[in-house]
Amino acid sequence: MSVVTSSLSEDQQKKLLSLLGHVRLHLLYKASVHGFTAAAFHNHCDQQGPTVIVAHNAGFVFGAYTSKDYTQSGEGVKDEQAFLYSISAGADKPLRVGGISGQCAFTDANTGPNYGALVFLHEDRPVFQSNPGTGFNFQAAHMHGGDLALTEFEVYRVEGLGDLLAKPWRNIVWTAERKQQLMKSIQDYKPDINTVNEARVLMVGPVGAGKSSFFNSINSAFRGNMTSQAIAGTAGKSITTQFRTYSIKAGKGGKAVPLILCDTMGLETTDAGLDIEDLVSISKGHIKDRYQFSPSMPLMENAPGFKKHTTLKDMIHCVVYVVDTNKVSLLTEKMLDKFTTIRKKINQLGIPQILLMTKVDEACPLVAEDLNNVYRSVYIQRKARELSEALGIPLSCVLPVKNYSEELELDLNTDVLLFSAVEQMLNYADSFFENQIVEDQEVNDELELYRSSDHLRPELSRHFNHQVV
Ligand SMILES: Nc1nc2c(ncn2[C@@H]2O[C@H](COP(=O)(O)OP(=O)(O)OP(=O)(O)O)[C@@H](O)[C@H]2O)c(=O)[nH]1
Ligand SMILES: [Mg+2]
Repeated sequence: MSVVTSSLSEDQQKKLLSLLGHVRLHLLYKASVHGFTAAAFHNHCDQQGPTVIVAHNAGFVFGAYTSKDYTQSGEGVKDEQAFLYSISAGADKPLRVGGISGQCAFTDANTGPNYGALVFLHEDRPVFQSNPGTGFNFQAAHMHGGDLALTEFEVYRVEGLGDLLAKPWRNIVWTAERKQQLMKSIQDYKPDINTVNEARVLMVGPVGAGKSSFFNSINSAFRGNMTSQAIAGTAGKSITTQFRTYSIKAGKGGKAVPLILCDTMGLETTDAGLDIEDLVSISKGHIKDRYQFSPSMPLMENAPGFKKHTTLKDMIHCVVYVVDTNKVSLLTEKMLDKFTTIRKKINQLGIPQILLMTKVDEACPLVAEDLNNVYRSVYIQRKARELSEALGIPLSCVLPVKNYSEELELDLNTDVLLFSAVEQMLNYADSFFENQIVEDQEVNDELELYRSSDHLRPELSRHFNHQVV
């Protein structure tokens, strides 16, 4: 599994949201995955702004909301907005308990969350203590039924929705002329290197992030009608199991667009997903179209699908990481580690990288209503920042997009956003080519320089020093 999933049922989530208003919940910490310890809790939940604790015992879902940060200051924290709550199967309405006037909501220590009346993860164990009357008053039978063992313990960040920035953080011109202009500039693209005719862009990302859908969307936008050449969909495992290199035609039977989109199997945190060695082989151009991924065994040099001799035109010229906007805060440490390992390898190859944030329509209702809001949505901007920080990719390289998923008709705004992303990929591929040219020159110069002292000549790889992100 690539993401940690909530243990709240739909009904429980609805009841909890009814106490919190127009917000979105983002799971930060789940004790059964991260550990029932104070350290694990603080690791995931400190400095996160408003949060809600969701504790599960046999029969009850209950916990605490605070609008304040956990910081391990060791002090009592006053918070007039804090409350305890309980949702039980028997009750239609959730129970809400406000704090006793003048008392602290919680003690901000390095222990598990301590709300006085409810103290969680006591002694790093899956239990809680119940002391009604300290900070909050309730009847134990109504709050948690008296069973002090925790079957699960989660903390969610409570994120306000509904805000739009006065000015977009990036300017997009949403007109038919702009779309035509973008289409033309993509179709007219020519790499600066004579031996290369098209940019090869590789899509990498967790299962179900929207890699195949991105190709389908670009293909549809160029064709002028909906297409679904790459199989997309949802399943526990990666739908894509073959390496595919897709070319794109401008209109049915039209000229090929100088862009090859390479689709891979989804990344998983177990050994089941795309293998990192395979990813490196793909990036160097060794793996042929339709290679069937075998996660248990990367492709060996002597295998039939392995192309031994490759040139610049076979290599990947830009890597695009594809991440579902809805899952940004749910990316596990393991998945982030995987991204770090991949980024290191791709950096070594000197390939520029971009981050595509998909499903912006599902992530923000204001964007679902009108895609023009994509760069004005506070929520999308926050997700872009979070992703940029988590993966160590500059914000300027993060591109929110909406793929076609269930539509039957093309839409101008969707096309403009998709084409803008492609234009950016081609710009990045250009920086890759520019660096090759510089290297060629350097190598030639050095050949002159080292002609008589060949043993001093530096290795070529030392010059793979592109401006990568
Ligand atoms: N609403 C919405 N749905 C999307 C978007 N992009 C993809 N989807 C849906 O998300 C699901 C997964 O998309 P895929 O394109 O198959 O994802 P993938 O990254 O290729 O996944 P694997 O091949 O399984 O690794 C599909 O049901 C798509 O229709 C988007 O931008 N918005
Ligand atoms: Mg796929």
